[in-house]
Amino acid sequence: MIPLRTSLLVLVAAFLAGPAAAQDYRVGSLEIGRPWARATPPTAPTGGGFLTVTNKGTTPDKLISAKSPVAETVQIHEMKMEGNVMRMREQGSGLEIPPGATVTLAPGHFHLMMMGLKGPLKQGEKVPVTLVFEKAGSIDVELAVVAMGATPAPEHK
Ligand SMILES: [Cu+2]
Repeated sequence: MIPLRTSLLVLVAAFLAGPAAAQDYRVGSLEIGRPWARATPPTAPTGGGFLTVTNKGTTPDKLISAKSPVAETVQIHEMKMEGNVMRMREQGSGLEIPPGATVTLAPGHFHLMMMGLKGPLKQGEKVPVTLVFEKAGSIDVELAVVAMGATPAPEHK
């Protein structure tokens, strides 16, 4: 019965730690911070997802894919100026997270693109997304949906 008791203790510990760390996640040596998304108009086919990934380890890792029950597919996109046109490009080989670095997915830069939304993203909702990293494996996070056009307040350290 020892293994069962141990796992119950772990569950209790995770529950107690829950509210304070509601927006931060850890998988392997990666920390996922402040996942969020913007509310979308009723018929919008796509929505953006944003977060930070900090690599506390000593080897590079890569965000290789993502998925969510709210969308048919989730792609990893980069926005770039080509001439004077802003274009989005899928990161085919994934998004590298160098050791010691924080990679920010934010409007106008890297982002998760939820394609084929099954319904609008509504302010105040939490959107579940599974992130898959090459080495650290996969982790489920929740994007906090903020108002259309809004950006969450910067984090105070
Ligand atoms: Cu995009």
